[in-house]
Amino acid sequence: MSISPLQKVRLGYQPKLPLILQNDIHQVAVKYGKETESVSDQAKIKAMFPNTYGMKEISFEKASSTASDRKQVVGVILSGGQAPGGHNVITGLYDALKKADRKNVLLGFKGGPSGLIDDEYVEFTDEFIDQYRNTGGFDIIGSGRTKLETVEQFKVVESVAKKHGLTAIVIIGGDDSNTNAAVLAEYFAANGSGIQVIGCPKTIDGDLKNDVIETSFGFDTACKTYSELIGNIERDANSAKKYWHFIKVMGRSASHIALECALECQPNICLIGEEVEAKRQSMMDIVNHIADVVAARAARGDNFGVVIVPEGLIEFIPEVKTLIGEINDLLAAWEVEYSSLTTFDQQYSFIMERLTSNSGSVFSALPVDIQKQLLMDRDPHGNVQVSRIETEKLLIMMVSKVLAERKAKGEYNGKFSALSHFFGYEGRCAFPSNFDADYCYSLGYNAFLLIANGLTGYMSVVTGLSKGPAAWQAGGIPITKMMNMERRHGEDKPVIRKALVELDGKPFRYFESQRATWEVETCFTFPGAIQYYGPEEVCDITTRTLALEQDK
Ligand code: FBP
Repeated sequence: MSISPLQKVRLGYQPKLPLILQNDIHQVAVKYGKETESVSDQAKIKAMFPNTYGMKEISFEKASSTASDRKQVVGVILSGGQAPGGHNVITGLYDALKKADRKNVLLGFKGGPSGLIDDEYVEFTDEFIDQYRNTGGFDIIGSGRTKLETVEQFKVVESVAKKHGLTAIVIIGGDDSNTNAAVLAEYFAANGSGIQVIGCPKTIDGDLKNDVIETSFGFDTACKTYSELIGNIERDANSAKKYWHFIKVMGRSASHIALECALECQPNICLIGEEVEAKRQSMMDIVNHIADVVAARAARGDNFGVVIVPEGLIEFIPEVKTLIGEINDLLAAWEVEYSSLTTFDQQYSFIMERLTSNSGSVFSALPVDIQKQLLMDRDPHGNVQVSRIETEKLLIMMVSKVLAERKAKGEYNGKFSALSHFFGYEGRCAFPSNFDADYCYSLGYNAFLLIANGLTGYMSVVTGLSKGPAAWQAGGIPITKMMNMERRHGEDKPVIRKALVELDGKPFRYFESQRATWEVETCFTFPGAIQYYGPEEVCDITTRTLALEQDK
């Protein structure tokens, strides 16, 4: 692969570390905080994680080292969807491990969790790792969505780990992958194998966060990439003045990405799935609202605008949520019978015969393409693949219909010409922003300190992120602290609770205070491309979400 001029320069960028991690590794010690409890379902989760439940939060402080000097052989995997900065987690981990002792070894298992089962790996060297510093993508070792959950799988992972003499495994992943990390850590702790497991909070979706994890890595870069594109579209809309652009952005469940893009670009409408659910807005409520805004702008002579649609919206609309829940349970309960059906007509009849009458009416009223998309395979964690459901097109169709009806009654007199876009994969492998480059490197570096201090079942944590990296703090949080019980594949399972947009949180409240103006007037803002070099106020800024959450 040839190297672009930007890549060449970025390879030489030295990510910034928090001050505490700039100390010699032998002068950093663990400071124990409070014992923890899971966010809910404490008794059930405690029973499932008897060896790793209730551990204390920890932070690092400058003091005589509490780390072990044993030789470390660490395995690392990238898991789930790509997120900018993944390579830097690995380079940070590698640099810390080699700084502690050149004899330490880092193995990268390829293709996600399945690499640990198939024993597909690469041993990192300076030369190899240097080609990936500060670059986007997960191509250094690849990723995958295989779920590690059965005892058989754990036994295979254990034998692969023992074969290589692994002392620890680092899992770089989202909520589902870190749930797997916790289960694997518990398995190793229960059978006394001594192999530690550490997680790192990845996902562009921004939904792996809580009172300790301020943001997941990749969110910053992905949102800035989408916002650049949305800003460009806004400028085009304002120049041509003839199109309504419906832009779906990724975010499998939570609407954090949509909200952040709205804060950065000030579109006319941004739907927030969590609000739709809380206000129990039906599909028709949403469609009528969009039609009202289109009509209000048309009355000013503005037959153009921008609507941001979060990818996960569809699952928050109450009647569709119930429908999807029923389909999920049916697909899990009738897996064998359903998989033998070969045509869509057969699948449609099979599902319709078993849905409740309300869900049956909702399903049958949807366009065939959307019906097919709702029946597509679930991902290995049992989730509907919302990135493949064309909600933006569905909304355009429904809004057009409502406006046509209003026009026929003489209630509306504008022009509605709409275009659809989907921004998802465009942002997942961008060169990490300075923020993500620094944050990820610090998370990886810190993961090694957790390992060296004998911890397992912890997630690497770096906090204070709205300030510059020097002021960041580093530590770890027990993964079980983030867990609750949820229904997956028709069963109740312990999983990390997804952080949804909080309707009383500062980012949403700010958006809510502005949106009536943005709806009718043209208040677009144009963030432009991510800057890597230049003044700090354009290169090192964090997301608006984090800035509002931390009062910056
Ligand atoms: P992770 O939660 O694994 O980071 O992935 C998030 C995501 O990018 C979602 O935004 C999107 O719905 C999904 O991945 C797409 O998955 P796939 O890459 O399998 O198409």
